[in-house]
Amino acid sequence: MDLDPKILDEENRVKIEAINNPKAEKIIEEFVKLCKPSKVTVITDSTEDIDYIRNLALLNKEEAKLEMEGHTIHFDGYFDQARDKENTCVLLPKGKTLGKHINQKEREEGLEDIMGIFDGSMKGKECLIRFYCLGPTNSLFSIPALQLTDSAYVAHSEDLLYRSGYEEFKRLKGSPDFFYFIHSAGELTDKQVTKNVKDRRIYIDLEEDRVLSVNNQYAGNSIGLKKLALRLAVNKAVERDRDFWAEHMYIAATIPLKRDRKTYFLGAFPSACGKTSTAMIPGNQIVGDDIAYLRIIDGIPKAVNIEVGIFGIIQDVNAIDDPLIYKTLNEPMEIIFSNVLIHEGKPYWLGMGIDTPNHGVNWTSSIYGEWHEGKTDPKTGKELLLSHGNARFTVHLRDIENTDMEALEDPIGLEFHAILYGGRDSDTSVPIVEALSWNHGVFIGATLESETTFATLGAEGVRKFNPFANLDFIVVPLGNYIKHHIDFGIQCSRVPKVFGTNYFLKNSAGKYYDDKVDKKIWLLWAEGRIHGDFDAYMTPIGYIPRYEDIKDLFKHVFQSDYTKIRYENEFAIRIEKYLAKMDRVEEAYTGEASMPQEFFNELNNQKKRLLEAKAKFGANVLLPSFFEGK
Ligand code: SPV
Ligand code: MN
Repeated sequence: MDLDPKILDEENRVKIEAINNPKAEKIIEEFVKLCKPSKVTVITDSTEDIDYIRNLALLNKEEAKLEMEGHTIHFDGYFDQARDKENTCVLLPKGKTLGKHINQKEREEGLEDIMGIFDGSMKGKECLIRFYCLGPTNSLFSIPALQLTDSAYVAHSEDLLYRSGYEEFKRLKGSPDFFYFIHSAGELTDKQVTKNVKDRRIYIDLEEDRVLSVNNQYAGNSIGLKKLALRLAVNKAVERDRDFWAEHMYIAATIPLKRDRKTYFLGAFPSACGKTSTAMIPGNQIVGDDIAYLRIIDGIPKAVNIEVGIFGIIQDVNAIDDPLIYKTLNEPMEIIFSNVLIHEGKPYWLGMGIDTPNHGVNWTSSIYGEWHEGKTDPKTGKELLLSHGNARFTVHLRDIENTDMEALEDPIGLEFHAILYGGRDSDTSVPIVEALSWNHGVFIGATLESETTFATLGAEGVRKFNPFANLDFIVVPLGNYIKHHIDFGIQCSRVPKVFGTNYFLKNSAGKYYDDKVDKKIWLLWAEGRIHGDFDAYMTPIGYIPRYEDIKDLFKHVFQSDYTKIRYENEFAIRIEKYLAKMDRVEEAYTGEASMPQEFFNELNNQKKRLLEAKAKFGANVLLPSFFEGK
């Protein structure tokens, strides 16, 4: 490789050459020359190398030690607290388009722009060369990934979240078939946060299976293997591999009371809609909380978690609502806290269920100095909160008590029986509904909406179309993506059941019907449906539970009374609201290319069923009791 030995020394050069991969060498050479770091360090799978990263993040002050052993704090810049949708673009050849929902840019122009920003972006910094594996090593599911970054925090996070893959790259035997990610946090301020956020870019280059990301640190923008790789994997699945699916889904086993079985569920929820807490329901076992790769093997639906850790939202994690995570966060183990409040070496966040200090250093401190209660943003007058709504923790799954380690490490994937699609909907969708068929399930996924939260930049509380909770990561025409899902059902000899969930239904006074822990009941009902334990009412929107079954579940699980009136309110089918949703969805899909006819059949049938029920019962709101005995 034609690189200055003062930048890439002999030891590091040998590590690269041992991989014996011409494409990897070419990439490293090209981007080291462009980004101009003062030093290149290659990291293998060895403990010594991984330790080096952990220490480097402390040395360069991207992280700082907290009081408890293994705990560190990292801050992202004040304007870099969530995924940046606006500056995330798919690069496309001239004249090509992916539809109206996907941010896109002409490839040549985009490359020129970002390569210009990359030029010298690592000056004075160390470029870390990382080899990872998305999914278990030596597995049909997995994809090797090369990451170049000048952020030790990014590399450290990736060590908690992904499997190291230096040996996996050797097994490639020189093949060019891997994803790659170039990241530079760019110039940093004296507080070690990205200075030039206005030049933040995240460009997805499908042609090269690579993502280029610059002037950011927030994990959702910077960590190549997370949402950047998900986008490349969606493209690979939909456009190249007939028997592969890449989804924004958790994986966990639901374990019913007093029964000797566990049933694996996958679930797609937009950010901050209860995905991690569903995966972490006490009594169940978690395999993953964010991204799953799916394949059908001998007709059986199988999945792997491509990650080995959790990058979870910390707000409202407390001993009552999320006991297992809360316990983990209070134990000595390797955890990176981000964008919380630090006071006397301890982390604090909103909704943690204990008294919190009235001052300290937090996510606002990089521009406004020490935080104290009541402090406001001088520019907007808005109160600066103790922790950001999207403040997070990063932890390895092996450190969580209820992880199903065997399933996590299984290279042939685990067999799953159900898929959940869950949005954040205050006034329409019932807490749980079972799809009438596979294609109806695909329709439920394709019509997912969610009220926005703090997890992406922009206004909160706006209802957004988010098919399959994957819209931010779909980089192919929506019609192709939906067709690929319909195809899943055709290829399976046993199709999974599909359920729609909504934990966020509110009463007329604006109060949630459900407590956070109640989602366990909906999951147990779904699990029972899979095994034929419960009957259900067939309604225009799908199968809904019977009162007696939910009442019994509440009694047995929480020793609490689930009232008939609550049931009738939660499972009332508000026809006008559902019809309005159908109209919004139709509008969202208008003009989308290559939409499969099956989707429109489901849409028209659902509308027809709603209108027929309205006429039949002479009511705008269908009570579950209307369907008794049906
Ligand atoms: C999400 O927002 O869906 C996350 C966190 O899982 S991020 O890495 O920002 O995508
Ligand atoms: Mn996610």
